[in-house]
Amino acid sequence: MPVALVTGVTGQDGHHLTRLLISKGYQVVGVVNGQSNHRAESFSGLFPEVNLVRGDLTDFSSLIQVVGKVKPDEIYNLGAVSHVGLSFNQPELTANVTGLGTLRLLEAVRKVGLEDKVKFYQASSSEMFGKVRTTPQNELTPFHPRSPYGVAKTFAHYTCVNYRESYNMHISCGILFNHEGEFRGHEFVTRKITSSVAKIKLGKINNFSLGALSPKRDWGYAGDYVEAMWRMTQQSSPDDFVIATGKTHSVQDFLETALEVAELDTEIEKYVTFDADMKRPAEVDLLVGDSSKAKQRLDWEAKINFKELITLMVENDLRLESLSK
Ligand code: NAP
Ligand code: G4F
Repeated sequence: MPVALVTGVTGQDGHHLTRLLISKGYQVVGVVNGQSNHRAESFSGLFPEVNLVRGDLTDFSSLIQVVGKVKPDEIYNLGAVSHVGLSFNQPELTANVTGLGTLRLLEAVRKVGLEDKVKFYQASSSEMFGKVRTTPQNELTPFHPRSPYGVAKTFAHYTCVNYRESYNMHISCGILFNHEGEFRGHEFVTRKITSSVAKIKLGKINNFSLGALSPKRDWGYAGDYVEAMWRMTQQSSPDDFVIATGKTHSVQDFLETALEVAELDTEIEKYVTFDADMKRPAEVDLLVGDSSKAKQRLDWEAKINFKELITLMVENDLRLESLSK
């Protein structure tokens, strides 16, 4: 039975990837951080067969212990401070976890002598493209990150490329564009919208606030995207791949579609106020990915489209909100 070690297992992608790996016959070991982690408890409720081990991407000794004990066949490095807005307030923490954390994990693999055996997946991000130079963005588009998070991910990405070239390690980076779903954190704009729309529909709130409505993102479904992660680690030689739908929509489009799905008036002024605190010091205005390399080499493409994604999320939040007070 192959063994997969997953950092960030309690996050959105950790949930989807765990489900996928279990269905493929893996033994999944998840790394959880913190002294008392409530997300770890709810994760264990959903996936009792997963072994959770304590570790932190900022703590090299913990990573050596975990990797040395588990001796995984594959590592999926999903752990990160992943919120772009937060990264402006906590840039040093973001650099430490999201950037240096990747370096530490790779060094831990080398330290315990598994560099020739382990297949490593790195969660790179379309945020690295930032102030985009070309549209759509592909694997050859230059990086120009616009946030401490984007800078940290770019450091981690190039560290992976360097370790692949220097030590011949099997490391693949998935440059994933925004992906969402029922496990998405409420701090991200899509989930904030779908949960607020569900509350409005059920009469729990009258309105909510958002920041900029004009930025455009290439939004896909997380369940589709973890399949691409797994396919990358199965390749005979490692490489980097853009994973995206190829379609872009504004935050306003997302909001209007969510209101429409919930059969509410799509006049957004009725429900949404502007929150200046959500404005970022530097914004990423437009992202849209070209994943033709993934289509050709991994036979991967997104299955769930924009409207289907929003329908799935709104229906999920209507169900959850109707169960809670
Ligand atoms: P997420 O839901 O925010 O999950 C992040 C995970 O990282 C959580 O399990 C968190 O655990 C863990 N973590 C935070 N600090 C840590 C530390 N010091 N040591 C170990 N683990 C730590 O993120 P996601 O949406 O699943 O994304 C997964 C990965 O893909 C992230 O690296 C993200 O940056 C990247 N990515 C995401 C997208 C997207 O659209 N979702 C796109 C491109 C790239 P606790 O919460 O328990 O602390
Ligand atoms: O949902 P967001 O916070 O996602 P963002 O910044 O695109 O980052 C996500 O995708 C990246 C891939 O490109 C990942 F690497 C990263 O880890 C994360 O998963 O914001 C999307 C857009 C931004 O332009 C933001 O300014 O929505 C705008 N926005 C408007 N109002 C808001 C809000 N964002 C948030 N979080 N909350 C708001 O109220």
